[in-house]
Amino acid sequence: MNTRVAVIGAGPSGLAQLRAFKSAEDKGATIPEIVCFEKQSDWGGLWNYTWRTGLDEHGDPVHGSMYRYLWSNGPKECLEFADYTFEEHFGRPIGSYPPRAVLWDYIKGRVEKSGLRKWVRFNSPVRMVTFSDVTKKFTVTAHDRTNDVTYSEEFDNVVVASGHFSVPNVPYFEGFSTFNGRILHSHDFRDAMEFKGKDILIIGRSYSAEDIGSQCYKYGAKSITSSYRSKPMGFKWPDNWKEVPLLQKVVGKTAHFKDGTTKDVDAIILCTGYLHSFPFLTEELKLKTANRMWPDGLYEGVVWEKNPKLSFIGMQDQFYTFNMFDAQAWYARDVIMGRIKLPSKDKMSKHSKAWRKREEKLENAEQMIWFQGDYVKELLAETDYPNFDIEATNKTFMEWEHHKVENIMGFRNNAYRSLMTGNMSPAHHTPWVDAMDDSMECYLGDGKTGRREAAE
Ligand code: FAD
Ligand code: NA7
Repeated sequence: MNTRVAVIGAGPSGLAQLRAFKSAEDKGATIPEIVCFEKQSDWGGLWNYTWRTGLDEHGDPVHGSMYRYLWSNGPKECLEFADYTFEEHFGRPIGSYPPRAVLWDYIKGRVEKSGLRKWVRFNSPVRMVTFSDVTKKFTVTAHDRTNDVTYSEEFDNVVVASGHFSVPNVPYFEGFSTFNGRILHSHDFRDAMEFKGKDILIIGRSYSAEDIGSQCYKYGAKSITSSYRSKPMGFKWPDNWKEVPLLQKVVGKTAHFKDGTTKDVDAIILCTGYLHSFPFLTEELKLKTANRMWPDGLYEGVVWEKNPKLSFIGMQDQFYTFNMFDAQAWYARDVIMGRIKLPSKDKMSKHSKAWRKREEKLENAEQMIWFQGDYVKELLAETDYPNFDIEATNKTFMEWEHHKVENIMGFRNNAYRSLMTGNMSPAHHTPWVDAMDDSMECYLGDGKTGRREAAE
């Protein structure tokens, strides 16, 4: 029987895996049978926006953590697919920080063009994956939600691409149970308009804290207080945004901070990150890690060292995203197809430990970007994924960081050169802080067309 590969998840990582196999097939290779299981009714992962929070229509936890009015938090030039450029998809260069809908369209464009939908079983959450030491095969148990049937099939390889920004990390602070307002995690944040005219408290100092705070500012929150555990974000915030040390307790509506200051707030948004969660994997297959640049146990950041028939895509903390997932997926493909011969377990472990040692010394975002760039470069050297200029990508990330320091509410007004086509992207027609309409129609148009309700 033909080799069978199960891909779990049809987000950017899972779709990269499908595209990797298709690319080999297009070049004449005989590829395994691919079955991609996707819990949601459409593909695109987090980029497939849902208004739902809590449980989905079937009673499973909602996967989506994205919110309305989300725009790319980094330059699109740093995530561009090397085999499918923005220009190819949109027919011309577009701005550098597209809203979610535009990026979703781009992600979908590549796999639609490749005709890959037939490989995906939608509404099909994977419930369990086991491995038999006797048959050397995996048994994947999935729930066909459309027909409400649970079934199992055997596979030779499994690729886990189920994401890791979906299961919220929710700490407790004294007084939460009697707080006279709303407490939510960023996973459940959907529409900043809810907080118009409100005093909001944000816990955390990373991307969600920065961006959700900025959204709330943009859409008219009265004040933003962001509370950090380790160190402030340190950007030049607007006058109604204060950074304070960690929350100690809440009494009624009053938040008390470590420096003795207090603030009355209407809502608390926990931007406290996510947990890697794989309830469908047995203990010996389960990746256990914090959100970091080099999770333990993955050779080349991809192959499960304890059982190399299992791979994980996109499990690192991310500066590089889509094109890193591609580089990983091409690598996983070549391991599965026997094009890459893995070294002994001992050698794999030593190699991973050397990366981890280097990762532990990283002190700031700049070093992390160069680290991740070097990692992507190492992967690119192993496969036929189109090579791209990592150094230039890193430098674009540096410019982005610099633009954020210069003007945190204005960094998205900048434009960068495509590292794939060499063409300069145009500046967007409207400054981000004034661009209330995030529809694709408005973004790609002249700024005068599109949905207006957000601005009203
Ligand atoms: P996901 O996008 O999470 O996709 C995983 C897929 O697996 C989902 O479709 C899910 O339904 C499916 N799945 C999960 N469990 C199962 C199961 N048991 N069975 C079957 N299917 C399952 N990156 C950027 O590059 N730019 C940004 O601006 C940006 N903004 C972000 C904003 C937010 C709020 C968040 C949370 C992340 C953001 N990211 C951004 C990072 C994001 O992680 C990546 O862009 C990308 O979505 C990761 O792709 P993925 O396929 O690994 O995971
Ligand atoms: P991250 O980047 O994992 O950051 C989590 C943040 O949560 C980080 O600032 C942590 O503080 C903070 N945190 C975690 N636990 C606590 C407690 N108990 N108290 C206070 N603060 C806490 O997650 P994000 O959601 O910001 O970003 C995830 C992705 O979404 C990212 O890739 C973006 O593209 C969008 P610390 O820094 O350790 O002090």
